[in-house]
Amino acid sequence: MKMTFRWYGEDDPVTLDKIRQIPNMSGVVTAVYSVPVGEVWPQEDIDHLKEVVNAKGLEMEVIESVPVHEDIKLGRGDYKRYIENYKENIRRLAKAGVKCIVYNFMPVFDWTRSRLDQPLPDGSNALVYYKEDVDKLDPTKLALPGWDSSYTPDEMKGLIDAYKELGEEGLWKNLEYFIKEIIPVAIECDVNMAIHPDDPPWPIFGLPRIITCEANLDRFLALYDDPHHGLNLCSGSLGCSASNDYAAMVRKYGAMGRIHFAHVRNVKILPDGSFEESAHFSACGSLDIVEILKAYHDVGFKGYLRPDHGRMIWGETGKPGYGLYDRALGASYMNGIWETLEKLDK
Ligand SMILES: [Mn+2]
Repeated sequence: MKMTFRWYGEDDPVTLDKIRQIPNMSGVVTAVYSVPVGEVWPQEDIDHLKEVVNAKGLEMEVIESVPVHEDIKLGRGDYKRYIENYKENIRRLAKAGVKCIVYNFMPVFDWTRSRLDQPLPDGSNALVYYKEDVDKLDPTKLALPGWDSSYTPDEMKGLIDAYKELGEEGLWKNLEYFIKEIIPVAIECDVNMAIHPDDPPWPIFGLPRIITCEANLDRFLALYDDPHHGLNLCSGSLGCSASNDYAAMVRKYGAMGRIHFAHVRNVKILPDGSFEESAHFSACGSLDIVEILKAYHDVGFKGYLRPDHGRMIWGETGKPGYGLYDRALGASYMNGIWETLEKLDK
């Protein structure tokens, strides 16, 4: 396992100087953020990012994410050009030594929450998903950090309607087309493609969502029989559905060599199926983090792992879920578990 940390580039208040001081940090997970979704990333921007990261003694082997343009997911408009651009981004990133590229296939909205700073009893705050609040949201007027905010409400309504018409099977068809186009390039460049599951793993606002559960992960992996076609399993995304046995998924897909990148965080599932993001420590949420790491350890996981979202603690402000302190606590906690597993194994 290689411990990593997400870094949002040179504007991120969580600097590389801070990240490098977290014990056992091998590298950062980052992206070129200045290019519109779907376009080719300038090689000089990629190379510059790598130089800046390497100068601090950190690696840049994982890119999260190269986003997939909505036209590709909808199989309409300029999708063929966007797929060619995507292939070119794989080639350029491989040239810079990148080994793993993350993407997702969620229609319109990336992750969804009802509140980004819900106060918790201990005085911290965290992202939460309260079902009754989400049900009241108007998706044409929503904007959360990290989402593409370039759509007007009318364009958003048009997009949502197009996906409703496409439906789940239509989305599967477009995903299959995309995978069959890009994976040969990933093989040629020896880059592992890692899909991030849908967050949360159920349909929202009537939009189809397909990377949600074991049966669908099986179907996804069967689209292309090659280890470069793999997963970025995320405990907090799959794990907020009580029907997903996350540790069992780690054992299954880990043994197949198809997990390239692991996001590990804890969530507290509430009685109505809502959830709150919690500290990594097992007892703080509904997931058993020791069992999850043991599953990764048992399958001999050699991929990248990072603490995922953290709470905001100690008065820190910043990008929701991506402060320094709680993620650093999460990394250290997981380092401790991993070291213990390694030593007990000898
Ligand atoms: Mn994640």
